[in-house]
Amino acid sequence: MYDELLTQLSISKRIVFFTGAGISAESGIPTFRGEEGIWQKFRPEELANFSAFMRNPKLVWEWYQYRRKIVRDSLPNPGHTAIVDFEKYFDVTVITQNVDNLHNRAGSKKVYELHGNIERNYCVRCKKRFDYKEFPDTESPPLCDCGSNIRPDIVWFGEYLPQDQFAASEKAAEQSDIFFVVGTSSIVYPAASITSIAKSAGSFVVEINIAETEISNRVNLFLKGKSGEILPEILNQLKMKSL
Ligand code: BV8
Ligand code: ZN
Repeated sequence: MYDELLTQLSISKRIVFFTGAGISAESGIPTFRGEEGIWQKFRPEELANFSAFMRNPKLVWEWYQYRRKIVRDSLPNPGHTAIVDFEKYFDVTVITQNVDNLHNRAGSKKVYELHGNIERNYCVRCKKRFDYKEFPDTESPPLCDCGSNIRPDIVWFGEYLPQDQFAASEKAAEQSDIFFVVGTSSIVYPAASITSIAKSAGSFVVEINIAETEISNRVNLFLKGKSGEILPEILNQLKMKSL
């Protein structure tokens, strides 16, 4: 079933998994777009940007507390764990747009987080960092001892991505032999530009998604289906082949 991919894998060393909300869908974390996406209920402009937070810190803080609870009650799924298992055979880098920390919890060794991490927070003024466990269930946003608001360490719309993570991701994409794009609609920039960097550097680009996206006609291989099923299946076939 995956003959072409297995052939590519047999001559590859460096693999990148570029992931979006779709890889966490089977862990019970809602995606952003699509019929059951959270953007259906909430408008990102109202919540996922700095001015919305400064206008109404309580509303935005509550929204992230609600999402943190969903994340805390979730577990990595077979898609996340298959990516960890790939580390036994390849040099693996994970570049994620997700803020749910599930790749780290699954045990991936090299994870670049382009949009931050919902378990981390920092003070808007003095940048002091706080772990979410320091204020597990406060409704209103806690204040830093310098008196300013504490915000989630998440990249909001109109904000720059962490330069070190982005630069390292570009390099990993350029050097990859195979570049998996897993569970993302590929419409948020500059994160989505990482795939074109891999493609123009000559990587074999494989998209795994339950539906076609706007990049599906530009990748080398489109595998339609759930990442929590396809990734373990590829690994099984790889193990069978190398036995
Ligand atoms: C920036 C908030 C430079 C945090 C997110 C106007 C002003 C400023 C910037 C812009 C502008 N207009 C456009 C931009 C650029 C903007 C952007 O790209 N907008 C898009 C919407 C057009 N980007 C930015 O603002 C970025 N910053 O450009 O700074 C700058 C600075 C100043 C001024 C100008 C420019 C910052 C990006 C924001 C990142 N933060 N969210 C939060 O609350 O999480 S983005 C949000 O979307 C998430 O963080 C997520 O990471 C990201 C991508 O979404 P996906 O992961 O792809 O999820 P989605 O639901 O879309 O898709 C899921 C996919 O999975 C689907 O394809 C589905 O079919 C599939 N799927 C589902 N189940 C499965 C599955 N696949 C496999 N298996 C399954 N089981
Ligand atoms: Zn402070």
